[in-house]
Amino acid sequence: MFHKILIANRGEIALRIIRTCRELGVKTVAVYSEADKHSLHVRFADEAVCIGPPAGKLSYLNIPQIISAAHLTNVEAIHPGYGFLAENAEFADICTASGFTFIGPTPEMIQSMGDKAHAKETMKKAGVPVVPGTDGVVESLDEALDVAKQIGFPVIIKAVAGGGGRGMRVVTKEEDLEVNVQMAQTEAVGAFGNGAVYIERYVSKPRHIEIQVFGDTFGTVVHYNERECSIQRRHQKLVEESPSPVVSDALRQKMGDAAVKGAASVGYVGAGTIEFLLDADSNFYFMEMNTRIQVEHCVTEQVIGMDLIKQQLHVASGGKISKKPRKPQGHAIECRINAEDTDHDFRPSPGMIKSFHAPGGYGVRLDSHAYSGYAIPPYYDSLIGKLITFGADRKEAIDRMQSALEEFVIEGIHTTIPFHKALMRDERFRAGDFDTHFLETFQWKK
Ligand code: MV4
Repeated sequence: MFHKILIANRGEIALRIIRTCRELGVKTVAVYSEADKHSLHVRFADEAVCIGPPAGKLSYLNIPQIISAAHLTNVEAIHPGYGFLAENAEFADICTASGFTFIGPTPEMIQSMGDKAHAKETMKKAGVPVVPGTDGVVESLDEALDVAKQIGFPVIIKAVAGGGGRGMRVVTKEEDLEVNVQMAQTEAVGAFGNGAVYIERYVSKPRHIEIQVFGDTFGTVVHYNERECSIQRRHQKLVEESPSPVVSDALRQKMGDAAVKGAASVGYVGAGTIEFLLDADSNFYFMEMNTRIQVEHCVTEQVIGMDLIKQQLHVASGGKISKKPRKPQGHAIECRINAEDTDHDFRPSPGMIKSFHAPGGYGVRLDSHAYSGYAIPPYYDSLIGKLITFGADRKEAIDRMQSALEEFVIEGIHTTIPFHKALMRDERFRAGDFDTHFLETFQWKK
């Protein structure tokens, strides 16, 4: 195991990593921007280095500053968390070249899964189900038209460099295809500096189901079941749970086997997530692979009884993972608590937290860096915590969530707590009757 690592992140995930390191006796180095001087990750790490001004580009995305801090403090490894540099292949490469272990997959793996058309081809070759469409990138408008007519409308155009819902267009009829391909290409050049797009059949009311995978450096790849992430708004997840209310034991085995096959075919090392679309007939299709630990990893931890950050550190320091399957025990659900004003289109609501009371009790977990008197800076994303409850079954987890949300007090800023309270009461949500479009029509204010 490492003696000392640097955490190239902030907020709840930096704190999450520090907690596991403490338990393992691994010393930690926090890096922070001038806006985060009073953050808990700075207070709870063994050492802290200021790496620049508030703007992300000048601090948490500033590779030379982070590498300098790593040299200065003499760490062995760097944990990127999620977001910021977590899926930046160049950063992973520079870490390694500078003599630090990057706690994550290789730069090549990050690069290869970052190209969404290439990732899809790789998975298809490995025998993972994919949505029918173009073989790789659209080379000409004639090809686009041929393929679209063959698979049938509606189709979806996706940017190769996109992901997470960015750079997508749905086309419902043949006449609209040409102009939309051109617009998608132009947009992709502007947004990603790469105009390549691919086309696939549009799956109309999918659920977003993802499989947690883990690989070690000895060639073992395992999965830790699925997470249901269909409760999203504009591609931002708000609620996640494990297991999914619609995944049977047989389907779990099929999706898990497919995910392991895909990850093993590329020799995947570390924590990864394979995202699938699940249609109404229980067909599933590969969407994307995330090469990082995800925000919602906690629901998996609760139902398999395992610390996934610990597992990341174990694998990165050359440890082996057990091949024994981890069947889900009970049910866990996570509500993302964001500093957002749900009455005004979920706009960010930074500022001073005047009072903060955390819920607790049996089956309740709160991962948060917030506290009474903490000022949420306006420069970063609005996640201030994750409330996770677990119970013997889905109903118990939801009832417990409702109770914990009632107990949760955050004053001084707007949060997503009122939204979650309404959702936990909703009959369709409770019945598990939803897809990725659910929040487009969810009415919760009288
Ligand atoms: C799709 C799709 C329907 N058909 N692909 C959105 C995020 C990105 N990872 C892929 N996404 C989608 N791809 C086909 N062929 C619908 C979506 C989609 C979606 C997926 C997951 C969660 C929420 C979503 C919201 C809108 C669209």
